[in-house]
Amino acid sequence: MLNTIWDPQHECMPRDEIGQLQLERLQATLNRACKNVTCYRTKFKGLGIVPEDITSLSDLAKLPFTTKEDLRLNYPYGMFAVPLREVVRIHSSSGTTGKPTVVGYTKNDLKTWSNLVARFMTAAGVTHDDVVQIAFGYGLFTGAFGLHYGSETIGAAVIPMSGGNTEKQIMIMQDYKSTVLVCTPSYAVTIADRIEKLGIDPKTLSLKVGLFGGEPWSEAMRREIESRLSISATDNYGLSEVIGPGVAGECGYKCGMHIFEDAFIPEIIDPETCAVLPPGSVGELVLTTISKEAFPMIRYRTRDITSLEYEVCECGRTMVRMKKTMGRSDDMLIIKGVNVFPSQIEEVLVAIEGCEPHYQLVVDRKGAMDVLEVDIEVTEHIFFDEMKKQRAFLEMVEKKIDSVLGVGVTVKLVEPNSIPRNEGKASRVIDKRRL
Ligand code: DLL
Repeated sequence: MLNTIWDPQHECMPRDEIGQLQLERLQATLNRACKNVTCYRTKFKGLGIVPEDITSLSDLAKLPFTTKEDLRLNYPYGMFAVPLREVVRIHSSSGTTGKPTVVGYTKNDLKTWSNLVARFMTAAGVTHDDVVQIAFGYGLFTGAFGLHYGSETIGAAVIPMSGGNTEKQIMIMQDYKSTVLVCTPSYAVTIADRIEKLGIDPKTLSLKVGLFGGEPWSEAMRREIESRLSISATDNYGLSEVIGPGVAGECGYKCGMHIFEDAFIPEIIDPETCAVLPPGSVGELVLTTISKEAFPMIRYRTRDITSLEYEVCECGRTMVRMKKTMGRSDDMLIIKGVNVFPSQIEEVLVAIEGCEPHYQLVVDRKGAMDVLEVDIEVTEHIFFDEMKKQRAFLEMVEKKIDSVLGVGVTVKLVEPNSIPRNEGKASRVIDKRRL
């Protein structure tokens, strides 16, 4: 076994026992949700379903989905299943358009959340001996507080740095001897860029593990971060509507993120037909919470595209593993009939020497034709004072993308730091056809 396991009783539970536990917890959740949340009660009634009808896990498919639209319609507190006096924390999603979605936690929920985060941090190799530098923004975003409480639960020392101020991050990292870095993968690249620019040898730092999440990132980007920061870079996944970070995380084998199934039931559906797909299929992840009090979510459509692997992992955990997400179904672009995920373009870019993964895809329509432009932030490696050299570089990148994806694109260099980041999350797609 590579690392210790935070909660072996649950994380290594035989699969039939997981199923039994899930069913019991699901039934309790459905009862509470229907009793206390008008939205669920109305939807169930509309379909002629009562919680007692759910007698096996496969009955889950009979239940209605919950979407972001439901949360918007019930803004701010309409989806809460407990009175506000029992809520001790409020967070919000990081959406950039419209009203954010509001989520609440009871005291017990905070305990559950801290434990789930402690699990994936332990799985990634964090122990009470570590010094954890949290470079997520503290605030309504769940990232910083989630990892903060998880670290404290483990007994590690937390440095609540918050996001931004990259040079100070590096100074603190050097002086306080941080061993764990917590941030988005794109911010990890920004830190690596600056470390290089400052002429610091990453091996002189004490960093050993990176816990990166909050946005999709490719295996190629992992390799790049690992070599440039001289760490083991691990992925963890979550979303505010469901709890925040702590839904799933990688163990040392890095072969998918273990979903903590004693707290969540995952399903994969076809995003078009909404049919539940068999194990192993690629589709949209749907999550049901089964241990939350304040904000139960029943069949929440995450829009994230992934697949599930039920084989027991070498680490000993029996909990199902979700593959790195390919991106969100709403980020998938159909360019001249070809489905393109930003992560596929990222794989190509990272493989090109000197091409940093600070990029954005801009889609537009010229006449009846879709056109895709790939904007890449200029770095020292790809700064050319000669136009001819720049043109040759751009053509080479265009050719590579075309040969891998089969779509013609235009590549453009843009100013450093000009691609907007929200909560440290890079914004990968602008679809002008939808604007
Ligand atoms: O991003 C929670 C989080 C914070 C997870 C820190 C991990 C670390 P939201 O702001 O609500 O919550 O955004 C959730 O971000 O539906 C995915 O599309 C994306 N996302 C989160 N983690 C990953 C990941 C937090 N590891 C949305 N890989 C989700 C790919 C991710 N996408």
